Amino acid sequence: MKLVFAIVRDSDASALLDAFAERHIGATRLASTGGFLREGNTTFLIGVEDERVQEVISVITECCPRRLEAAPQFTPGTGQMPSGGVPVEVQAGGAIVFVTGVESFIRI
Ligand code: 2BA
Repeated sequence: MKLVFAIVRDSDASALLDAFAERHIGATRLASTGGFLREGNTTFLIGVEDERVQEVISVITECCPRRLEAAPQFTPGTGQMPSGGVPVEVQAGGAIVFVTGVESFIRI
C-alpha cells in the first residue's frame, strides 16, 4: 500500500475530490498553507493499493493541469483595475505529489 500526498490549488480541490469519490478512491482533504507564498492551498492524503497509484496520479494530472489564466491587473494600494487595464497571464493549477510506502493500515 502507498500513501500519496498531493498539494493542489484550492480552486482545483473540489473537482479532484469529486473525481476521487467517483472512482471510490479514499481521500482526506486538509486545508494547508504554502511556506513560500504563505497562501492557502489544499493537501490530500490518499491511501491506495500499489496498483492504483498510477490511476491516482492520472486523476490529479487531469484535474490539476498547469495552465495560464488571465488575471486582472490591479493598481497597487487601491484594489481597483485601471480603466483600459489589460489582464496579465498568471500560472495556475499544477500539483506537488509525494508517494510514500505504508507499513500498516489499521481501521479501528
Ligand atoms: P510549487 O512548486 O508548485 O509548490 C506549490 C506548493 O506545494 C508550495 O506552496 C508548498 O505548499 C508545496 N510544496 C512544494 N514543494 C514542496 C516540498 N518540497 N515539500 C513540501 N511541500 C512542498 P508555496 O511554498 O507557497 O510555493 C508556491 C510556489 O512558489 C511554488 O509552486 C513555486 O513555484 C514557488 N516557490 C516556492 N519556493 C520557492 C523559492 N524558494 N524560490 C522561488 N520560488 C519558489
